[in-house]
Amino acid sequence: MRPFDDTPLARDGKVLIVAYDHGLEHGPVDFEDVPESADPERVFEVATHDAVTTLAVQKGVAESYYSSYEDDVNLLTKLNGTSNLWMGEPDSAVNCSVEYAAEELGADAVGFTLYGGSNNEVEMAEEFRDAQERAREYDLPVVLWSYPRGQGLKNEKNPDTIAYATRQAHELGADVAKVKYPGSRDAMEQAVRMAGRTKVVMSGGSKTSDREFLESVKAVIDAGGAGLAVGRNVFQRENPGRILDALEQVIYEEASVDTALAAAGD
Ligand code: FBP
Repeated sequence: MRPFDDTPLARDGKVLIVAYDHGLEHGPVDFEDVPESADPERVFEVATHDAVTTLAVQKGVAESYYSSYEDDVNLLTKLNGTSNLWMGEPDSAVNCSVEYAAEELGADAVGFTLYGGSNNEVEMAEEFRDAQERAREYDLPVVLWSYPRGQGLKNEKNPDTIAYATRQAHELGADVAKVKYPGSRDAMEQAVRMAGRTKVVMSGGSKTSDREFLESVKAVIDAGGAGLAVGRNVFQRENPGRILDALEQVIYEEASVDTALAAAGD
């Protein structure tokens, strides 16, 4: 495996993934506030911003749109995913193979969701083993959406749970662990420590104010995190370019939130 910093997922050792698999995971409800966000082309345009290292989508979106953007956007293909219509114990269907992602879609990286703590964890971890080993053959970096979830878990964002999630991603061979924000810089530091050489990125979460969102990203960077994988806090904004300008400052320049907001025109 080439050094992570030499992969298209990284810019100066940092990561900013725009995630756009919400049409599958959450359904059309996520596009209601900004109806044009239902159009994948709009989000591919957003992902041409210099701050974005990769766009994460499901196979069908990649098949339909990526050929027009392969010069300007790095593609992360999600290999599994489930709709919000599923009412069972957390699980995620494998929708795409590594071979298909690499050879047919032109993916630069692959992503996989694991619900540690679910009754389906064992099966999901075995599916991840196949994907991770195939990804190594293609020299594709692997991002694990490491989301402890299931009937036994009371609080998915508990600091100990998030630290376990980054450790699990590390032990299973992920290059990047994508985890929910555990609520503070201290908790994120512990999560980063537990991840060993696996990079840790924060999952964006539901849309918040510019300042609140940027402060959580700043805490992640200050804690030694590599950056962010974000969906709604970008595409549910009327002007996604503005928040990406600010994120560029916080993630790559390690600027303060005030400086970032000023750079973005506030
Ligand atoms: P957001 O930044 O919008 O939270 O997106 C990150 C993400 O992991 C998406 O890739 C995915 O669709 C969604 O969150 C799933 O979140 P959850 O399973 O918590 O509803």
